Amino acid sequence: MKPYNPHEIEPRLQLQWEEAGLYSVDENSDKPRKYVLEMFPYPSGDIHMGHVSNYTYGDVVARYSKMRGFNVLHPMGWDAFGLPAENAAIKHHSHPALWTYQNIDTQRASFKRMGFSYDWDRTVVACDPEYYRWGQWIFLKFWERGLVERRNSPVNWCPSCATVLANEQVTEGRCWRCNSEVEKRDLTQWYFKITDYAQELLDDLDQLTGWPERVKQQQANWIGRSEGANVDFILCDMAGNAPAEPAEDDIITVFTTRADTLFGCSFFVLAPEYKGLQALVAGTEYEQPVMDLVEAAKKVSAVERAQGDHEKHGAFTGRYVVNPINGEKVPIWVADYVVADYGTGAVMAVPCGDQRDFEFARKYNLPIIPIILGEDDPLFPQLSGQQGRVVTEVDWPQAYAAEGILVQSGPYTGLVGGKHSEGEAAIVAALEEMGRGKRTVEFRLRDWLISRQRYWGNPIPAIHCPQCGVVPVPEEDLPVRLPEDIDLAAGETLATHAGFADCTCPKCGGKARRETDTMDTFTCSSWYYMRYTDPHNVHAPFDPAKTNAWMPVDQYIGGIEHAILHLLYSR
Ligand code: ANZ
Ligand code: ZN
Repeated sequence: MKPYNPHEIEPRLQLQWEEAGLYSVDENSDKPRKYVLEMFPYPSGDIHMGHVSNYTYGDVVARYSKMRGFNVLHPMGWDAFGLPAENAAIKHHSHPALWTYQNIDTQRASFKRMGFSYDWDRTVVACDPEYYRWGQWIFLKFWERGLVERRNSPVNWCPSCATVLANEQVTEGRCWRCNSEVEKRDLTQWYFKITDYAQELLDDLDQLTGWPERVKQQQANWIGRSEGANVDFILCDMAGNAPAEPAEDDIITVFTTRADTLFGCSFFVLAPEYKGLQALVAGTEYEQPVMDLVEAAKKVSAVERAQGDHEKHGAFTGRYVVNPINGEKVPIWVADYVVADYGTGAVMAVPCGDQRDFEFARKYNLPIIPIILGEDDPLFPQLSGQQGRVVTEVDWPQAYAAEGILVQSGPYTGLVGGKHSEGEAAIVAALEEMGRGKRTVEFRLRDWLISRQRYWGNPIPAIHCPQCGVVPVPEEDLPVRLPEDIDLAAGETLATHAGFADCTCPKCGGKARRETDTMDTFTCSSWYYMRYTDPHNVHAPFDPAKTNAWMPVDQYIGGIEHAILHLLYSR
């Protein structure tokens, strides 16, 4: 018997496959189509065993489908923009493009040696101007339709990567890429308004029949739909007196899913970034401790705050608000477990029903008033039917978050309390009646921050004109090319590059400055799977007829870490 000699057999057959065009797609075939896709790799060096396993799964599915009589699209490309290329270039006094294309060659050669059945004719490389011009074009279309926004807000800043990050790129307060602690900074940045689609993204999860349950679950949690109400509290003046006729400025609104617990509100909490916080404490003895807390809170990420399991820190503002349901005055605190960009950035604290408020109350000695009880609670016989307040402190080990019976809650006493409960409905109705409350829905999903202060990415096609403001680059001027002559090792950036930023305004023809931020690399990977269906199109990112003939992808293979990054952005 002849021994199997891979060094002889494999290159010979691979060459034959290539010459026969065995894996290039015949678009005119009338066989049923199947689109088998693996997440395209980042060209960080040669492939490793993780790639080998991932791409072998894909190859097995593709070959099996082909043998079963399908016309199979099985493409490969590179997610080629990103920070590692830039860092490598700085380290080796080289250029990111050089490093990237070398790695692509290495990886391509390895894929070929593996004998993967790719249609190499359809390769997409994200840093190729023929690809990234369409990313810019998509940006302009989004902009035309009001889906791009530029705004100033507190954002996640990675000091080590020297760039901002999207919320999805911060894990437990750390940068997804380099693991450094992320800080909050106030910066003007570009956003894609993904929140316009929050409800649709949630509803359509049902249509993703082939998707793993846990990916859908993670997306649903990340989108985080909450039904509740906005409730208006009335701000007291410096002396602690409530205004007789509150003006608009005297109202602080909270978002709550538990209006049924209003009678248990014993304090009020603002996020450290709450607009108007400074004004509340200006010139008082509380100003310094409050501002110290604001400073320290910059180190606690939104994700950590939302999870609420870090040690909580707070400071009293010296101010009070009035609870609209019972006229009670409660103190306003500022605390780092409240996030600025959820709801209104202000919280009615109910320590008996909310674990975070409970821990905070314990730490700072604030009252924990039982207003909702299980019928088996030792306090129940005493408090059941009790409208007024007789017990103002409990010895519980933790908050009571479950459904229960309202006690010490005025006319609502005896109603069932909890999320979506009759007690909640009754209190929201009463607040609406008084003009102090309104039903509302909140989402946890935030707009996608897509600008990055880095060179090796897709330039944002915008121009800043002193006369006309921020102006889109005209379509016919695309692509905005990255300048090749840049010395990253010497600290040069797009913003300091001599020629890049200088331009003329497309509107008035005056001297203007080009935008020097680039796009998050996740913008490149959000549509590459459609480009594969029409990779050489020079008139459009793709022809919808061709794309629709292949889409949706039948089998997609890649890591679970993309469940709420890439897989959400792509949708
Ligand atoms: C009073 C209350 C009582 C609450 C209770 C809960 C339990 P989800 O379900 O995630 O939407 N909250 C509102 N805005 C916040 C912010 N910016 N930062 C931190 N927490 C905030 O959570 C809604 C609840 O989270 C709201 O309902 C509010 O606390 C808190 F027994 O109001 B609740
Ligand atoms: Zn202009």
